[in-house]
Amino acid sequence: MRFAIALAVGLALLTWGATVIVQKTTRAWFENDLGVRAQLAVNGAREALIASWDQTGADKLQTVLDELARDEHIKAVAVCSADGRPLARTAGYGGRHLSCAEVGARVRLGPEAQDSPGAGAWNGIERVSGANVYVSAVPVFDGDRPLGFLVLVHDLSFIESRETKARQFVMLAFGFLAAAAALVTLIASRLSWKSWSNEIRRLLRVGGQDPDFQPILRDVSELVDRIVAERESDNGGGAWTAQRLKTTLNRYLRGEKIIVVANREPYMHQHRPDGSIGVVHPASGLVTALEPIVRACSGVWVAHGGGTADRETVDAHGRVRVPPGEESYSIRRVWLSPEEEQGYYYGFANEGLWPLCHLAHARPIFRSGDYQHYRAVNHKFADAVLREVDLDDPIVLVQDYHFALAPQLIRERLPRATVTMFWHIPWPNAEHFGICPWREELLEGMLGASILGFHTQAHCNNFLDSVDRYLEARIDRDQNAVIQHGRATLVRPYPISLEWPARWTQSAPPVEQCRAEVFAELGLRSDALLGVGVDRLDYTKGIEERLLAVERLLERFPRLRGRFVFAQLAAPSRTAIVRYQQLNDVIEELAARVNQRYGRGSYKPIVLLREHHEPPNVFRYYRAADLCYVSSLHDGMNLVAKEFVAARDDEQGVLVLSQFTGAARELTEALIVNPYDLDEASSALASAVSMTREEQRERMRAMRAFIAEFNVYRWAGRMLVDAGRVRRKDRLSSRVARAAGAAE
Ligand code: ADQ
Repeated sequence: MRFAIALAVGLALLTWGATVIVQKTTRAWFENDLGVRAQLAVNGAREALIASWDQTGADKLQTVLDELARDEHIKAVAVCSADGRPLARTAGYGGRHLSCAEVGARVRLGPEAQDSPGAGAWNGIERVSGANVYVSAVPVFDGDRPLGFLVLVHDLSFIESRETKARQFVMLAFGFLAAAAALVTLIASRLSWKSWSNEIRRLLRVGGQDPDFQPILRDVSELVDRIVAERESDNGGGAWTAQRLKTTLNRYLRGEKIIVVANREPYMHQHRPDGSIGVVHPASGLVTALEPIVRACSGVWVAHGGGTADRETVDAHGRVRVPPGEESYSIRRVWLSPEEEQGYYYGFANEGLWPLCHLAHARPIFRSGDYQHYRAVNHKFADAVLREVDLDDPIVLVQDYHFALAPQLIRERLPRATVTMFWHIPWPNAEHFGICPWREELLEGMLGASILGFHTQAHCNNFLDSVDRYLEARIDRDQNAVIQHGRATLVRPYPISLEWPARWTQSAPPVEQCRAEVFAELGLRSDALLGVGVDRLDYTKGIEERLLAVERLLERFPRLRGRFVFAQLAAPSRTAIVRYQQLNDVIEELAARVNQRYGRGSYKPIVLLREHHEPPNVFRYYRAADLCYVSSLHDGMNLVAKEFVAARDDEQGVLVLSQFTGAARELTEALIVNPYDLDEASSALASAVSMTREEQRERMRAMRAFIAEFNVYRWAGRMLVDAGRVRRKDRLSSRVARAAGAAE
């Protein structure tokens, strides 16, 4: 529009300029023409004029003048003597500036006036009786003798009417040309805009497939991603906190509620022996990490209702508001029959997938009956999600190996949903994964997610290799993405962490008090050296290897006998599975053997506390200890290691950490060991108990600084920012596709 106005104004100015030039030129031509005509008239009448000039009586001269005035364009004529006296004139001659004296002053009658025709003449415009007239005064000579001059008054009106016509014609012609040019330009620009915008639409539409356009799209999106990521991670954004996570979610996800799907619920209602109902925090790394996020963002947590009093504490829709006393979000409980729980949870998830994904020498067991239950329960949870959504594009965070099929089931029913899936355990290499009879279906199910997260890049690579080997899908290694059925799943590492500052550290008693209490409870002497282990009782956690390392320590370092005590807090876990029952027995036997070998009187080097402990008690042990030994044989991350560091605000205590945990890649100031190598592990334990306070402080300070920055709000923030970006891209592409559809 602006261009069209500028074009019109420009063309109007051009027309006006052209008209002025044409008018001036034609006027000059006309005037020149009149001067020439006057000269010709005088030349033609010269003989008659000379003959009648000196005649007494002006009749003859008058007749000559009348004859000259017969020309339709000559209004009046007069003859003046060389000294400026009027000799004769036709009717209508007059006017202040046309007296012989005034005109005579401008005419030259000297010899130079004879040099060329019209040399002494004067031509000009005068105003007579309100109208412009053109006056030509031409000298008349008789040989060399100047007689006087003839004054011809030309009518200018015909010139002016011709000028007007010429001007109108020029304006019309230029106006027409200008309009035509503007029209042509507009049509041309419209046509080129339409074809350009069509081309852009086409490129956006086929951009995903067009190899020519892809690099540009990728560069642009990478640039945007980098800018956003830099903005999110720079110091300007400050530390990641619950508040910052909330703000980020508002910005990227417009504050929409999130729906978490996880097997384990964050709060379980249990009947107490006295008949009352109590609330229990389950021992689960997933719950530890995710609960602060849902508290910060509100929303719904869809989980299996496994507590003995769970059914009594929900409303008619299976919902209960939590945390108790704060009530900032809802748990939506899904009920499972004993057969479903057996097949889906104990069977396929924990006897099949868990050992499949952990390199801990346990043989995976795959039963087709279990898998049928697994499939059915995934459907059940997807149905529950559908009942919780109030948008056709909700944000759903699917958690862990219990729900590999759920992302696709949700996507089938809510194609526009933003589904992220986080896999909390390792992903094995492709060959190893290939032993699963339903490998293709599991991979397809997971690829229903827009974003698939693992703790480490190595797990991402293993997953991409598995897809590469078992599915028909394109792997974009640059982008870490799988493209299938025209849709992309980003496969990214998001190392999980803890809320910071840790809630349970802030509410814990001072370190000295914790130490005094725990020492008293365990009956330890005041110079005892205390090591702790905190785990679910699971064979992947390397509890056997840990106790063997303690035995080796006492074997190699006799000075520690009677002084070193290792307290193992072990929450019973998956007790319906034979392998877990065996583990319980093995650990009991092992502890008994070591205690018998090195115990004396009331001194027992290993204390087994095989029960579930609520977080305040777990943190009390962390704060009381000299060291914490995490000896997992294979672990996605391991939050116990991070919890120990978070608990030590006194900057004391040593972390001994298995190299096979995800945490070992981050907490590099820990004493990193191979838990299978008992000499190495026992040496590390010995170093830990003899480490100076200064070295402990340096190591602990560095690890605390790391977790403070890379906390769980950052983990969730990065994943949800990526989800928000995918969501924006999806919304934009569907808008462009709709617009392109409408344009066709
Ligand atoms: P988990 O295998 O459950 O988690 P982990 O990360 O160590 O392992 O978390 C265990 C949690 O349970 C901790 O919060 C701990 O305090 C608690 N806990 C352990 N023993 C307990 C006891 N006796 N009583 C009470 N609480 C106890 C999975 C993966 C990990 C990954 C997490 C998070 O196996 O690799 O770090 O998910 O993604």
